[in-house]
Order: sequence, then structure tokens, then C-alpha cells
Amino acid sequence: MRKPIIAGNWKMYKSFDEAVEFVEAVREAVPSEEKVDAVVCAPAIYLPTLVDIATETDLAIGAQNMHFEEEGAFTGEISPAQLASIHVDYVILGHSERRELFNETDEAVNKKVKAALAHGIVPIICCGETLEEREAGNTEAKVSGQIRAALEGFSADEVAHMVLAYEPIWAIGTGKTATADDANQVCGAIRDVVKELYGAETAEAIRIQYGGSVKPENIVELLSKEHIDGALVGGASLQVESYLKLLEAGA
Ligand code: G2H
Repeated sequence: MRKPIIAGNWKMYKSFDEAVEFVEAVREAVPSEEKVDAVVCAPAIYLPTLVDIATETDLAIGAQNMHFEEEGAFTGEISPAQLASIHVDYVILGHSERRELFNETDEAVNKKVKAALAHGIVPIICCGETLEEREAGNTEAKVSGQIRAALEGFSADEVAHMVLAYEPIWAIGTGKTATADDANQVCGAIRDVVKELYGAETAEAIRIQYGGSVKPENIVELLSKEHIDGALVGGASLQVESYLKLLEAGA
């Protein structure tokens, strides 16, 4: 059985004080990590403080992006070594907002995944189709292309410990959610790609989240589906009560 993983993606929300207050409020209330992996992916400047507050609790802290280079003249960027040096556990890579707004390519995502693994950071690798691609019947082609590119050049064991996130772009922050069956079908197709590339055992082990307007009201049904092992949640992860409800659904 795959352990559910529920990750909040705060995006560019919350002041420093609000971020601290949130993590202080949830750190003792999160379910045991034996039942569910609870993650908060916060703005980078808050990470060292939040990691400190969450130390020795069942709450893990993640970043929302990073560069693939170790160090260098990359003004404004944050390296995997820097994230590792403050003990960040996870990093979201290839989110559609980064692909669309910041020109993140499949090639860059693949390099970032390699860099994350080299530093012991678990990558949450995002993929997803636009409404236009869905309506043209190209959902699986788009998503499988992104996953093939992101997963190029690893061992089966490395891939087994990664997290994938299927986020249909038309469902992000719009209040529209893919039906649980549709989401499950695409997550199943993603698992088939992993099976083709790295074998059945790896495909059974890797965790695939659904993301896109997940909230306490729809998470139970989504998680009941065979291929959905968790959720990557934006808006509904910003309030303590709602975040804890999402975790309870996974526990
Ligand atoms: C999709 C998701 C979080 P939301 O981007 O990654 O955001 O839950 O607000 O649709």
C-alpha cells in the first residue's frame, strides 16, 4: 500500500507572521507520519524558520522551486545545495505556473529532479494539460511526454521514491475539479508510463497526487481512487482548519 501524501502549495501567499502562526498551529495537530505524509511548501524566504518550527514533528517543509545548478552567478535563484543546507524535505518542480509564466522547460525540470535527488530532497514533479489539449483529446500524450522527459536518466529505485502530481491546468485555482474518475484515469496512465520505463515494481511504489481545486469536500472521493495517492493543494491549504481536514482525509 502506498502512503498518502498531502502537500500544501502556498504559492506567493502569506506574510511571514501568518506563515509562522500557521505552522505553529498545525505542527502538533498533523496526523502521524506513519499514516500520511504532511507537507507544506512555503515561499522560500520563510523556509529556514518553518523548518525550525516543524523540527521533530510529523510536518515536513518543502520549497516551491529551485535552480538545478549547485551555485554560481544566477541572481535571484536558490540552489538545491542551499535548500539541503536548511534541511528542506521536498521541492515542487515543473508546476504549470512555472512552466507557463517562467518558461520552465521539460529539460530544466529533468535537471532539477536530478539535482534534488543529489541532495536528498524529494521532488514533487508536476504535469498537466490545458483545456485546449484536453478538448483535442491530447491529455495523455501531453502528460506522458512531460513525465517521460522529467524521469529520464534515473534508476528504478530513485524513481520509486519520487512523487508525481497530475494537475490539469484548467482545474487550477478555478474551482473546477476533474471528476475523480477522470483524474484517476490520467493518474493510471501516468503509472503506466512509469511501468513502461522502470518496471511494475517501481510503478506500484511511486506516489501520484492529484492537484487542482482540491478541498475538504472533494478530497475523500479523490483519494478513494486506485491511482490517486495524495493531493497537491493550493487555495485550500492556506487555512489551518481546512489543511488539517485534508490531512485527516489522507490519514
Ligand atoms: C494547483 C493547486 C496547487 P489549487 O496549482 O498546486 O492549486 O488547489 O488552488 O487549484
